[in-house]
Amino acid sequence: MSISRRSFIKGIGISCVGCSLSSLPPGALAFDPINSLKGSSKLTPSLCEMCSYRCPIEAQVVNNKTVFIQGNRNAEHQHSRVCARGGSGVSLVNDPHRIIKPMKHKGPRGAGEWEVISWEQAYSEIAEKMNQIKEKHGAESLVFSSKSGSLSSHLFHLANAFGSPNTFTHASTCPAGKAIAASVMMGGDLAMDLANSRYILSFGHNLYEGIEVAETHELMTAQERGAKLVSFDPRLSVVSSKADEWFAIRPGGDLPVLMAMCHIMVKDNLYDKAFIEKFTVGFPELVEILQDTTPEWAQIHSDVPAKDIIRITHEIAAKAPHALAMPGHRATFNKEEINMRRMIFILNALLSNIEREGGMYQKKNATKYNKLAGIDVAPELAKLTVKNMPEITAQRIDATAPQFKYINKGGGIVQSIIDSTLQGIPYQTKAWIMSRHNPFQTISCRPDVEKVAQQLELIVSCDVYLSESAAYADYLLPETTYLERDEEISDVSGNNPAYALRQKVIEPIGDTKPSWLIWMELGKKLGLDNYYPWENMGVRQLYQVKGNENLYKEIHKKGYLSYGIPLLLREPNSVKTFVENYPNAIQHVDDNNTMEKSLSFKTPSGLIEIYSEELESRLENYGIPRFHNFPLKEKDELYFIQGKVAVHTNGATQYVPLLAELMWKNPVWLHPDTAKRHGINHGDEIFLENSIGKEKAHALLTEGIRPDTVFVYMGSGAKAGAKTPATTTGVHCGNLLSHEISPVSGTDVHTSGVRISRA
Ligand SMILES: Nc1nc2c(c(=O)[nH]1)N[C@H]1C(S)=C(S)[C@@H](COP(=O)(O)OP(=O)(O)OC[C@H]3O[C@@H](n4cnc5c(=O)[nH]c(N)nc54)[C@H](O)[C@@H]3O)O[C@H]1N2
Ligand SMILES: Nc1nc2c(c(=O)[nH]1)N[C@H]1C(S)=C(S)[C@@H](COP(=O)(O)OP(=O)(O)OC[C@H]3O[C@@H](n4cnc5c(=O)[nH]c(N)nc54)[C@H](O)[C@@H]3O)O[C@H]1N2
Ligand code: SF4
Ligand SMILES: [Mo]
Repeated sequence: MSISRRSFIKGIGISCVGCSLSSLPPGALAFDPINSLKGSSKLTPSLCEMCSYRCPIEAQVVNNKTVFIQGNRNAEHQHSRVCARGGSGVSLVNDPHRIIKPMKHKGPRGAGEWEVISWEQAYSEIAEKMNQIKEKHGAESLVFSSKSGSLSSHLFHLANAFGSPNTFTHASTCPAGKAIAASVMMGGDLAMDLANSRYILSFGHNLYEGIEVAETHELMTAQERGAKLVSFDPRLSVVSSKADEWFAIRPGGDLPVLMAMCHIMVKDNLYDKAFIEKFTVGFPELVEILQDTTPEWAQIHSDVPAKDIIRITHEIAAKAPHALAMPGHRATFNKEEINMRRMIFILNALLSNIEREGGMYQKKNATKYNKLAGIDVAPELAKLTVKNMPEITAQRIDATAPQFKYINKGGGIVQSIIDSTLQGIPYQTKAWIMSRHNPFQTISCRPDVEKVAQQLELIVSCDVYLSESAAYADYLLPETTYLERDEEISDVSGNNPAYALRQKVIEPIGDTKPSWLIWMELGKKLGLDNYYPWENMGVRQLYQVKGNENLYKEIHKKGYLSYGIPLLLREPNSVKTFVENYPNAIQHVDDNNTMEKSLSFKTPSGLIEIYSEELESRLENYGIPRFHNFPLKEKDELYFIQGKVAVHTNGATQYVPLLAELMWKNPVWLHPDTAKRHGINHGDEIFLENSIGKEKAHALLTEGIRPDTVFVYMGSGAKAGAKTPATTTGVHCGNLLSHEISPVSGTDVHTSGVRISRA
C-alpha cells in the first residue's frame, strides 16, 4: 500500500490535539470514556516511562484500558505519588497519534511519504541493507543510539553482536558532566539524602520542574522540616521561587561562585580536616588553586555579591555535615562542566557530608549490603551476559582524544556522529539505528543533524510517535508503550537494596512490539541467532532470579521489592540500628562507632581524588579543577538558556493529548528593560537569531530573569514529524545552539548567544 502523508495521517488518526474533540474523524478515538468504566478493574504494578526516571507505578485497568495511574504504594519513597506526566500515560496509550504499524519511507528523507509494511519486510530489508554497509565499510560504520535503561541494553547487544563498537545513549546531552566528574573524583556517582538535609544549595537544579517524583518529594520534605534552600539560577525557576534565597547568577558564573565558597571554607577553617586527611588526595593542590578565587573575584564573573557568598558559606558550614550542594542532573550548561561539577563534589567533601544524614551516599546493592550485614539480607540477581560475543577491534568514533576515555565506555559522545558523518573523523558513519531517541530535538545544532540525515545510507527509528527524528527515518519500527510490555527486573538500590519491575498492564494496541523483541528478531534476521539464548522476557526474568519461583512471583505481584534498612556508613545512629538488626555487622564497626573503613572509592588511589593524576596525564591543566572562562556569546548578544517544564518531558510528550492541552507553546522569557530597549511588548512575536539559525516565538515579559538572558522551556518548534500545535509552535532550541563538545565530559553545550528583534 502506498499512501501520502495526508492519507497516512487520516489513516492512523493524526489530528490537531489543540482542536476540539469534535474535529476528530469518527471512531478515531481509541478510548471510549463511558464504556471504559464498565467491567472489572484491577491494579497492576509496573514502571512509568513518561520520563527516564522510571517511577514505580500501579495502573488501574478496566476492560484492557488503562484508566488511572498512581504511584506504587509498595515503594515507600514513591507511595501513591506520580507527576502530571506520569498520570497522563493513560492518554498516551489510547492516543490516535501513536504509530502502530511498521512503515517504510518513500522519496527524499523527511518529506513525509510513508508506506505501511509487514514486520517481515521491515526486518528483511533492514538486515539486507545493514549487511551491505557492513561488507563495504565495516560494521563500525553503523552507529546505534538509545536512551539509557533496559531498552538501550537490547539495542547495544545487537550492535555488539553485529560487530559495531559505536553505541550511544543521551548521556552526553544530559548527565555526563556530573557522572564523569563523580567518576574521575570518586570512581562512581553519589546519591543525595535530601529529605534529611538542613541546608541545600542548588546550582541550576530545578527539582520542582525537572521532576523526579521521589527526589522532588524529598526536597519538599526537607523544606517542610525547616531546611534552608538557596538557588542560583539566571531565571526565577520554581525551585528559585520556593527557595529562601534566589541569586540570578550569570550563565557560566557557577564555577567561580563554587571556587569562592571553597576558598572561604579553607581560608576560614570551616572544613572537616580529619575527613580530608583520611579520605582525599590533592588537598594541597586545591589550596593552591583556590589562592586567588576570592568572593570579590567570583562576583565579577557571576554577579553574585561577595558578601552573600561569604555569608552563605558560613551558614552551610554551620549545618555540616547535614548539608549539601546538589550536583545537578542536566550537566550541560557550558564548557566548564567537568570542573564545575567536580567543584560541587569538592564542596561536599569539605562539608564532610559523604555517608552522613542529609548529605551524599554511595548506593548499596545486594552484594555490598549483604557483605556489610554479614548475612544474605537481599537476593542477588544473575547478570544477563552472553558469552563469546565477537571481539570488536575498531575504535569508537568518539575515542578521538585520551581525555574522552571516561565517557566513551558509558554513553559515549553522541554528537560525534556529526563529525564522523560529515567529516570522516575518525572515520565515516554510514548508518544510524536509533531507539527511543529524538536527536533532531535533543542534540545541539539541528542544521548539522539534518545534514547528517541527508548523507547517511540508512536510518532506522524505533519510537511510539512520529517524532521529529523518526520523520527522517527510512524505516519506522513502532514500539509498544511502556504499559504494554514486559522488561527485565532492574536494580534500583539506594541506601538499601531494591528491585523494580516493568510489566505489561494491558495488551498492545495495533501491530506494535517491545523493542527487546524487535532487536532480537532483527538480530536473528541478520544471522546472529547464537547471541540470543533467551526466547522471551519471562525466561530472562527467571534467569535473573536464578530460578527462584517465589521471588519471580513476588516481584510480579508487588512490582517493587526493598530489603533491609537504610545504611549510612559514617552516621553513628544509622550504624547502631544496622548492627542491632544484623549483629554480624559489628566486625565492620570502627572505634568511632561508624563503618568508615568500609568506605572506598574506585579511583586509582582508592580515595576521593580532588587532584587526579590520571586526568592530568590525559589533558594538561585538568588534574585540578580551574576556571577557563570560555566565552558563551558575542558582546551584543543575550545569553540563551533552557530548562524543563513540569508538564512535558524534553521533546517527547508534546504529542501526548492530556499534556499538549496543558501547554502547547514555549514563549521566550524576557526582562522588561531588555524588551523596552528593543521595542517589544508582552505577547509580541519576536525573532531569536544567531549564526546557527532563526526562530520565531512570543515574548513573555517577566522580571524573573536577568536582563542579559533569554530563557525557553525546551522541546518545542519541531520542523518535521507529526504536526500538533504543541510540537510545531515556538522555539526549537537545537536550531540556536552550535555543535560544541566540552572538555573531558564530552557534553553538549546548551548555552549560546542570540540577538532578538520584533517579528
Ligand atoms: N537544547 C537542549 N537540548 C537538550 C536539553 C535541554 O535542556 N536543552 N535536555 C537534554 C536532556 S536532559 C535529555 S535527557 C535529552 C533527552 O533526549 P532524548 O532521549 O532524545 O529525548 P526524549 O524527548 O526524552 O525522548 C526520545 C524519544 O523517545 C520516544 N519514546 C517515548 N517512550 C518510548 C518508548 O516506550 N519506546 C520508544 N521506542 N520510544 C519512546 C519519544 O517519542 C521521543 O521521540 O535531551 C537533551 N537535550
Ligand atoms: N517535568 C519534567 N521533569 C523532568 C524532565 C522533563 O523534561 N520534564 N526531564 C528529566 C530529565 S531527562 C532531567 S536531565 C532532569 C533535569 O533536571 P534539571 O537539571 O534540574 O533541570 P533543567 O530544567 O534542565 O535545568 C535546571 C535549571 O538550570 C537553569 N540554568 C540554565 N543555565 C544555567 C547556568 O549556567 N547556571 C545555573 N545555575 N543555572 C542555569 C535553568 O534556568 C533551569 O531552571 O529532569 C527530569 N525531570
Ligand atoms: S517523574 Fe513523573 S514522568 Fe518521570 S517516571 Fe516519575 S511519574 Fe513518570
Ligand atoms: Mo536528562
